[in-house]
Amino acid sequence: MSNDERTFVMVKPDGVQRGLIGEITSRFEHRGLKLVGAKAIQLDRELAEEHYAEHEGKPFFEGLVDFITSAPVFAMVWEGKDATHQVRRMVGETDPAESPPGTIRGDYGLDLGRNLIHASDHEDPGSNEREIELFFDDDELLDYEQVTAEWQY
Ligand code: RTP
Ligand code: MG
Repeated sequence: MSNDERTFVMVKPDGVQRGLIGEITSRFEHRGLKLVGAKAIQLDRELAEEHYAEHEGKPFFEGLVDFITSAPVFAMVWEGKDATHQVRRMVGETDPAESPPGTIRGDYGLDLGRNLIHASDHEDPGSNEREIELFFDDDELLDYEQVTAEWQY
C-alpha cells in the first residue's frame, strides 16, 4: 500500500447540474488526498461505452450511457494512501438509498440511476490505472509535493 496510489473519480452529469462539484471535491481535499488532475468534459458514446464496458449487455447499459453522455462531467485524479479503496468508502454503495449518511451518495442522492459520482473499483485491480489512462494524457497529470503530507503520514 503506497502513499501515492492514484484513483479516478468523476462527478456525473447530475452532480454537475446540481452544483455539487465543489461539495464533492472538498471532501477529498479535506480527507487529505492530493488532486493531480481535473477537467470538465462531455463524454461521447465511444468513451462512455469503453468506460462502462464491464456492463455491456446488461439491461441498464444503454440508459447508463445515455445518462453519462447527456451533459458535462467533472473528471479527476486523486492521489494518496490506499486512495482507491478510501475514495470508494467515501462514495458509498451503488444505490444511494442503501448508502449511509456521511457518504457522498448517502448525503446527496436517492436514486440508483442518479448517484452523482463514479470512482474506480478497488475490487477490480488495475481499474484505477486503466480509467486514468482512458480519460487523461500523461501531460495532464501533475507531480508535485503537498506541504501538508508530512502531517498526515
Ligand atoms: P460507478 O461505476 O458509476 O462508480 O458505480 P458503481 O461502481 O457503484 O456501480 P456499477 O455496478 O459499476 O454500476 C455502474 C452504474 O450503473 C448504474 N446501475 N444501474 N440495476 C441497475 O439498474 C443498475 N445497476 C447499476 C448505476 O448508476 C451505477 O453507478
Ligand atoms: Mg463501477
